[in-house]
Parts: sequence; C-alpha cells; structure tokens
Amino acid sequence: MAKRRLTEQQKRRIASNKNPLSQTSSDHQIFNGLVVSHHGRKLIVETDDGHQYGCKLRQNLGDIACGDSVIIQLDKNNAVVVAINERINLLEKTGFAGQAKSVAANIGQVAIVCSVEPEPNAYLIDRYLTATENLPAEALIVINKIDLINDDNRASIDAIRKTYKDIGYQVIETSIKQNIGLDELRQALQNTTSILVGLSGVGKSSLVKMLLPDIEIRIGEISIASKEGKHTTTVSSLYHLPDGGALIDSPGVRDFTPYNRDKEDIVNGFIELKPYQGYCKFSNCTHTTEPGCAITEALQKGELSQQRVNSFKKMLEDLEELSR
Ligand SMILES: Nc1nc2c(ncn2[C@@H]2O[C@H](COP(=O)(O)OP(=O)(O)OP(=O)(O)O)[C@@H](O)[C@H]2O)c(=O)[nH]1
Ligand SMILES: [Mg+2]
Ligand SMILES: [Zn+2]
Repeated sequence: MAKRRLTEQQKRRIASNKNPLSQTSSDHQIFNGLVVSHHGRKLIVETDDGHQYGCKLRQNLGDIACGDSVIIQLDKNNAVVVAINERINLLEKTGFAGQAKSVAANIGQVAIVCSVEPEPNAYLIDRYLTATENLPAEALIVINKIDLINDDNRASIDAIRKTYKDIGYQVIETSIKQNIGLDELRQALQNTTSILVGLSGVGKSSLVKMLLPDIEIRIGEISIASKEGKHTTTVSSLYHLPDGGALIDSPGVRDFTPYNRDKEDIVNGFIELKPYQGYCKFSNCTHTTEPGCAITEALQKGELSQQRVNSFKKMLEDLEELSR
C-alpha cells in the first residue's frame, strides 16, 4: 500500500502538539484549539493534532462561534474552553429583537452559494455581500445546479451573473451532476477559511462533500411542492482542506440580516456605489426623486445596476425601521 504523505500543515500541527501549552498539574493540561462545531450548548473543539473534544464553555466568556481559536483545559473527565483568543473578524447577523448574533469567526472568505433551483434571491446576496465587505473578507458567488438551466430561468441566471461580475466579484458556476466548475471552485477555496452560506437546498453541503469525499455529511432534498430546501444542515461545521484552508458548512437560511451598526456599514457594503457618495446635490438625498442625484444619473447612464441600487435603498430603509 502506498504510504500516505503528510502535508506540511499536518506536519506542523503534529510537531506543535507534542507538548501541551502547559501542564498545571499531573492530570490537568492546557491546549490550543479550534471550534469546529457549535450549536446551542454543544461545542466541539479540535486540538492541533486533530483530536476533537466535546467541550463545555467556562461561564462569562461571551458568545463563541465556529472558527474561533480557543484555549481548552483537559482533565480526566472534562474538556472546558477557558479562553477565546483574539479574533481576526466575526461574522454576525441581526437576531431576534435586533441584537447581534455570531455566525462564524476568523473568516477569510464568504462563499455565497445560490442555485438555479431554488432560484437566487438578489437581495439576500446583497445582504451577505454587505456583511462580507464589513468583515472585511473576500467574497465569492457560486451559482450551483447549472445543469438545471432551461429557457424559463436562463435570463434571470444570466442577469445575476452579469450584475456581480460587472462589479468585480468572482462568480463561479457549478454543477455537481455534470461536473462543471468544480476545479475552479476548488482553486478559489484554497488556503483560506471560507464559510458557505445561502438558502436551504442550494447545495452547500453537496459542494463540501464533493471537495472532501471522505467526510460524513448529510445532504438534503428539495421539497417538490415548494422547491425549497428542507434545512438539512442544522449546525455549522468546519472541515480542513487537504492542501491548506478550511470550509465551514452552515445551515441554510430563509433570510439573513447583516448586523449593520449604522449607515456607514451599508455604504461600505456596496463597493460600486461608494464613488458616488457625497456627489448628490442634497446631502440627505434618498436617491429617489431628488434633482441632481449622482446615483440616479449613474443609473440613467447605465453605470449602475438598478437591482443593486434598490437593495441599497431597501437596506437603508430596513436600518431606519430597526432604529425607530
Ligand atoms: N441538479 C442538481 N442538484 C444538486 C446539485 N448540487 C446539489 N444538488 C441537490 O440539491 C439538494 C440539496 O443539497 P444540500 O447539499 O443538502 O443543500 P444545502 O445547501 O446544504 O441545504 P441546507 O443544509 O438545508 O442548507 C440535494 O438533493 C442535492 O443532491 C447540482 O449541481 N445539480
Ligand atoms: Mg447543508
Ligand atoms: Zn442621490
């Protein structure tokens, strides 16, 4: 049998984990770890050598998320997260009653996955992009199930692709059924931690499974009646890629509201609208019927997408409603 070669990353991990960070007593060790799954009170932490421990969370540590780097304390019977290391960033959403809710930590890239069926929701894509630009992290748009393109849906998929490519985002079209775009996707996901987000049933877990065939992961179905996914994935889980980088598969959403602290966050989220900010005649311009509106003029010249401008205005309205 051929020997399995260890990747450089695996070698480093093994070397670094020979010794715990410290040994406070004979049955008490401290390790660095990575939160690879978190749901309610269930928390799984992986140490550098690849061991996974079901952990408890020490009180008063605050919100913890998949992707967090932590310090755990192990004794014979218990594994406890005792500290959360400083984060590079934290992807948040607006939860019930308007408060911030952690989605994932230390994210290098947000892969916004949509599909031909269920059909893409542009406002949802724009809300994810806003959150991504504010992390900040790279954004990637994946249009999966391209094998289901037909004369009825071709125009709307073409429009989505064009809108985001024109702004400068990478858009990858994939089909697991027909093996389309998967190498391009594999390349785009290398050497960074990407979270796959999107509606239920678009194929996030299927894409993860395709890239990492050895893992166990549940794939769902689409309801024939509603053409919606059945919310198969219920917990965010992190998986390592063989040549560096990681994927976080997340539960499908019906809706995602970024945690926008103020108008500035929304302006930040629309990278192609930024150059027009401050050029409207009225400083409080709502970009609707005012004369001398820089955004309306750019729209008329075909420099901007109407759908994106609509999303921008809607997000501003949503924020105002929340603060009322
Ligand atoms: N035709 C087609 N079907 C696909 C493709 N990729 C995934 N599917 C199917 O889409 C369905 C949903 O896939 P999942 O991977 O469970 O979707 P998900 O986005 O993880 O869904 P949640 O976990 O509920 O958020 C399954 O029946 C898959 O077989 C594809 O490229 N083409
Ligand atoms: Mg899933
Ligand atoms: Zn304006």
